[in-house]
Amino acid sequence: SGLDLVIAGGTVVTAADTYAADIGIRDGRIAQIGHNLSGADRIDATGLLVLPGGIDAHVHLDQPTSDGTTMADDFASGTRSAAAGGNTTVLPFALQIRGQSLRACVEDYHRKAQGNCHTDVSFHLIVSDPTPQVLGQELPALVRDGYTSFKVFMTYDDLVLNDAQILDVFEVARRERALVMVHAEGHDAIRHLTRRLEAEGRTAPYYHGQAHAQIAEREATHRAISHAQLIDVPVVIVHVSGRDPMEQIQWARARGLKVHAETCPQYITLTADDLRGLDMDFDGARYVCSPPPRDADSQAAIWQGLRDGTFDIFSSDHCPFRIDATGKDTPRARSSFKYVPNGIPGVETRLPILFSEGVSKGRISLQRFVALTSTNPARLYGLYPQKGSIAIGADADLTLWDPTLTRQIRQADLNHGCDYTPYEGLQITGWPVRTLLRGQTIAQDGRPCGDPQGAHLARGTSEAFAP
Ligand code: DUC
Ligand code: ZN
Ligand code: ZN
Ligand code: ZN
Repeated sequence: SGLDLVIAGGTVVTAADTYAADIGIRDGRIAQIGHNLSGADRIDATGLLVLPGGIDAHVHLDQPTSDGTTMADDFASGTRSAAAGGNTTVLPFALQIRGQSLRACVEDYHRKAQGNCHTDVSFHLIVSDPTPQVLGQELPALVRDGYTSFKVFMTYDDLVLNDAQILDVFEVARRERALVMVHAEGHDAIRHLTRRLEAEGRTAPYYHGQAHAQIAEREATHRAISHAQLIDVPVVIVHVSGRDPMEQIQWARARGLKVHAETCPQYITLTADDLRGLDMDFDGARYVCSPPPRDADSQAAIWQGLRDGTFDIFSSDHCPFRIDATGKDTPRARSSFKYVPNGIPGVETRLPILFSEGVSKGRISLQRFVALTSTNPARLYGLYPQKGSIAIGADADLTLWDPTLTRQIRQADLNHGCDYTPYEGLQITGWPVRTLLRGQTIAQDGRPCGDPQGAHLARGTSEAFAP
């Protein structure tokens, strides 16, 4: 048969089913699925689950920030961390700085990534400056080159688009069949609340969670949905934090609108109270992200949405800043929550958290786990069936998983460039023990291994455009 490698004796899990089989790999692809396979090499997967490699469709690596703080992960450390956490593909952002050509921006990120990636990568574009040149020439050309998704922001001074600009971007997306991801939080509402809190002297990190109110997220989610309906284009509402924005998404779906949704580990594990820190002190900055974590009621709603299909995908929104002077802890950030860099690390802990809190605790099935973390991201972002499945001809991107292994999340065990994890001490049952990218082992027992072999993937059209 001429197989290079056989993964023998494991339990294969896909979004559709679970069955015992060997997997035969040739030239980096899955060549056979069956029993008693033999090849030049063999990995014993007895007692392990064999999953399609994790696809983290929302990570930030090596992005510049407007205030000069630096992100804790570049493409080397971020993808090493991803591999150790059971991922074989990540989708980071290429962020356009206003005044910059989008093409130049993409080339910049390719230079940062080139030769450094331990997983495969593919860039989403962040459109912050939709000039006629960007809308008319650059975006259409980039979509045709395989950058088939872009993100727009409804808040942040240096990223926010107004409604007219959002409609313009949606129009291009419809024409070129690209998928738009929306950061849905209302800019003016957040600014209003921020000014009021600052005037009251409420400047601790905790108040970030109050300023980024769920009502502002709900309003922006509805506005994004309405604009998408007006243009008749599918959208993804990313990092949905709670019950109120979820209701808007369900309202849209019930009317047949093509609205997709993503949620993240922080919204099932953290709450607004974590931002209090020890005693309303700066320690709360460790949990500052946008949208912020909400409350127990929203966590329950998110779990329901993970089960019932309100959410298509579960991504980390890995956006790491160290809790020191290079990242979150600056004099400005101590003067007001509004200067605390927004984001937390999570690319390495996404899969263990959803497996442990979801599958091990009986809240979601194994099939749902695979769908949310690999198959659906591949379908939604134009990587399927090369990625996201265990099937003949697919890339041999596999994660061997020990569903019984129990240990706590510890910063000392992680491989990211960040100096803390917001999930410190969380008890986890079920960990990845080996990650293979195109048949090559890229991580084992929580440690990355080997030279960077990751490639940049040109992507096809999202299945969101399927009839
Ligand atoms: N949005 C993200 O997607 N990530 C981090 C910060 C933000 O606002
Ligand atoms: Zn965002
Ligand atoms: Zn969907
Ligand atoms: Zn993000």
